Amino acid sequence: MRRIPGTADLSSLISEAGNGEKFALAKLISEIEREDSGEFRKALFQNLKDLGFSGEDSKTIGFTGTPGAGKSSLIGALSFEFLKKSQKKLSIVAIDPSSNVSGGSILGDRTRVSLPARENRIYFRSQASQLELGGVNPHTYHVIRLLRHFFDYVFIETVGIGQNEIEVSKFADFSFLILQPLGGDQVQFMKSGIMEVPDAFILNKCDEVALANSSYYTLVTSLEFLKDTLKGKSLPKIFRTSVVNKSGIDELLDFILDFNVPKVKNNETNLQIQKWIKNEYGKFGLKVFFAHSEKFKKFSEFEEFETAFLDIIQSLLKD
Ligand SMILES: Nc1nc2c(ncn2[C@@H]2O[C@H](COP(=O)(O)OP(=O)(O)OP(=O)(O)O)[C@@H](O)[C@H]2O)c(=O)[nH]1
Ligand SMILES: [Mg+2]
Repeated sequence: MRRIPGTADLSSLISEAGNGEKFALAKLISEIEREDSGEFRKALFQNLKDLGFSGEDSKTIGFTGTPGAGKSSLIGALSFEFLKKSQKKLSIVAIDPSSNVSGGSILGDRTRVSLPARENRIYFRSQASQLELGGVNPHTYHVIRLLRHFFDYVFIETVGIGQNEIEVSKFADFSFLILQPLGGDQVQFMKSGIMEVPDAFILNKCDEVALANSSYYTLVTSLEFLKDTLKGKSLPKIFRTSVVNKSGIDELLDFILDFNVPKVKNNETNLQIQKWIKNEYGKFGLKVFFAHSEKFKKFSEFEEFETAFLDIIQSLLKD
């Protein structure tokens, strides 16, 4: 039988993870990713609170884009600059499509940047997706929530455009859509993503100058058409980068480091609890949830919602 870490173990794992020790972090994440991790998760987040770790000031940044757009290379280049420029801590979660679990190969071939393995300010984790195209898996939310307690920034890489992009933007405080020159990405985006515009675009591979320029203007024009659907919001920014030439990376990183999370985005716990209820109890569950919504108002942590909801279900079953 497997042993769930006891309270003492848990506290020491948490403080080791707090120092960026990779084994402890990996252990905590593996426990969360187990099928029956409910009890462990409850104890873990309670312990984190008791030990004074709070995820509140951490920022989660999503990087989504079609396969091969250069997401990993770009995140690699950004991380490298991050370590030089900032004293803060960064973790990266790459969500791999199930068909292609690459064992965490974050860096593209030609653009490989080596991150110092002993550096405790950076942590990389790859997570299998349950969807064809890198959508998030049921544990992603909790894994990110955990990492937020230890790291100032959490970067998430997902493959996709349209629906998948929307999934990750629910966790992210800010989400980028990465496009490559004339990849047909823009057209796809126009088809599938009209309703949900990312917070900003990154046009990568701008070392392919002619193609990149024409793509840039296509994108600008496409966005002009979207103006009406943005309901008064300003048009999303477009960053132009090249990992090969190292151009635009600094500017992008400065933007990320200066970015302040708008408070309105902090509704994600509620969204996640609804998603969990729908998965476990279907429409009936959601009906129960909304019928008792007053009771849930005072909660902010996922586990508080979860416990209260299960109590209600228990009492319904007794009647
Ligand atoms: N010319 C050029 N090639 C790049 C650039 N950035 C990445 N690449 C190349 O594009 C290819 C894909 O890069 P990745 O970083 O693996 O792209 P990705 O979006 O993470 O790919 P998946 O995770 O497989 O979807 C690799 O061969 C990279 O070397 C760039 O700025 N310019
Ligand atoms: Mg990648």
